[in-house]
Amino acid sequence: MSKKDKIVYQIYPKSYQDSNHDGWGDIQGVISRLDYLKELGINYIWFNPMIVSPQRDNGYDVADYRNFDPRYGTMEDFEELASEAKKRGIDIMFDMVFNHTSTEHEWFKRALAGEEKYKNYYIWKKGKAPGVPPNNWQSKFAGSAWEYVEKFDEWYLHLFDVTQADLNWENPEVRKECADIVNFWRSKGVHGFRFDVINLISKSGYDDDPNEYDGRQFYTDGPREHEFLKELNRNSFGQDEDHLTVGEMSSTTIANCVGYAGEDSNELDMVFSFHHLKVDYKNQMKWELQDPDIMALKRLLTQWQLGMQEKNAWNALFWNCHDQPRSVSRFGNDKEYRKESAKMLAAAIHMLRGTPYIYQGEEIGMPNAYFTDIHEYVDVESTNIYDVLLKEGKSEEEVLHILQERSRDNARTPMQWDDTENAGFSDVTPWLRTAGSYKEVNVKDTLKDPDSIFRFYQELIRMRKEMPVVQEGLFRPLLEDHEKVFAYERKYGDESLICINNFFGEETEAELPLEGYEILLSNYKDAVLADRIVLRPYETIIAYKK
Ligand code: TEU
Repeated sequence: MSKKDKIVYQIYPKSYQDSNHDGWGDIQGVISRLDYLKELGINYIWFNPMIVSPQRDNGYDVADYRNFDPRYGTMEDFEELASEAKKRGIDIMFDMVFNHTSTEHEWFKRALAGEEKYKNYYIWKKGKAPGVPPNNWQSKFAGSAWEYVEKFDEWYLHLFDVTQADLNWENPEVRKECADIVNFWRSKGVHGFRFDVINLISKSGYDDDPNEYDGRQFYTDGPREHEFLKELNRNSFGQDEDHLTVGEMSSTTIANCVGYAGEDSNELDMVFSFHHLKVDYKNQMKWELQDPDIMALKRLLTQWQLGMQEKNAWNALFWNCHDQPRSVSRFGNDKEYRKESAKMLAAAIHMLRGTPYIYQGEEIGMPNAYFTDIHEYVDVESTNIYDVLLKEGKSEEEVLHILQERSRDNARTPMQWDDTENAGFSDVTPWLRTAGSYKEVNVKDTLKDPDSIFRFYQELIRMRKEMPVVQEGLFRPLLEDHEKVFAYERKYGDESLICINNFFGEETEAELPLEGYEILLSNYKDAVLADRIVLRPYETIIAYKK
């Protein structure tokens, strides 16, 4: 399987590069930046949805699966992109949003008009009593997960925004439509697919959640999930030898993921799981802040590495995406140690067993946006939760602080290309404000610096492409009880690679048998190996022995 030497770069197209002066990123803008991506060395670009959408959730509310939103460009632009990317050795991965459609999608409109066929594309239930939804499930974007439609005296399910109606995967016609959409994009030459919240498609029972939680136990990793994925695989991308697929798995388990991404399970090539990105959620609550619990982070990464490896299944490796705050602000230090901590985080994740994903701007160490006014936010989740948290009695200051740490817009601010106004992203006001850091943190300056975060990523990418131990090596945790250091070995035949990472801004000591090892890469120039090493703030060392 070819996935083991691949590196995927994620582009949030709305924020990457505007070429036609409307403050929105677009396909031609991406084309103009392909040489930059080639220089970085990545093999795939995953694009967040660029298809027709009312943009209530930035393209995750799909109104038409087969046409580009004209603000991004045309099918001709896409063909040019695909061929220009290919010339640079880069393939394309598209985002398939199949758990729900926009309520603007023709299927939903025809459902509302009363066409039985399309009504069955969605999930409708009677309320428990007049004005009372069918059950207590909560939308992931706040409030009930049900919306009442008077005409039918029924409620439709929306696990996300009220304009994102859940599709009824129990209906074989829906499953066929989804396979046809994948096949449409295959016919356009796309063989990489990322499936949005794909482990939520099989729902079971519509009871109240007795834990007074949000209902996720009834719709996560549901009973027909593996069957649906195998069917989709068989009827679409599985027919391509060179496919690369990844499923976004919400609140999942290792036990399920060894099936979703098992070598022979004929479902997907790999999975995103998010447990390691909840270690700074107080009591598992996204909107309650705490410092990251590094011991929990180590434990979770280790469990997933070992659990997947044991069953020959494959992880996607990542700290960042368009839904997560910036890792350098979250697990590093975006002030005194921005460069050191960004590099350490990169090494810590890239040397693991799996396929690394780099989110736009991560390779130059972009920090969080640090907006100070609610009007600067666009994300539907952020603006919804702002109201909820205020209602719950938090002060405005407190809520804005929470959003500075947690809002998805932290990841979505325009890509920082240079230090001119709007960071070289656009020459007009962008759809989302540029983060204030662009004067210090931008691609132009980064490329002039021989010691930059970008160069460090280039090295990590090169190592994955060239070294079997990085591609194939077995993972083994080291220093499991160390409170500051996350260290592990990758072993392949008689080759051994050790990755040692200090997750804190203070010196710490670590004892490891490093005789015979040489340093391949570090974020400090004068790093030395000894059986007892003193690691400086956020120091990372990749050591190798054959
Ligand atoms: O995200 C799924 C998801 O559940 C999240 O990461 C979500 O942002 C978070 O749980 C809210 O607290 C996917 C997409 O990546 C996201 O951008 C979409 O908004 C969402 O699905 C709906 O399609």
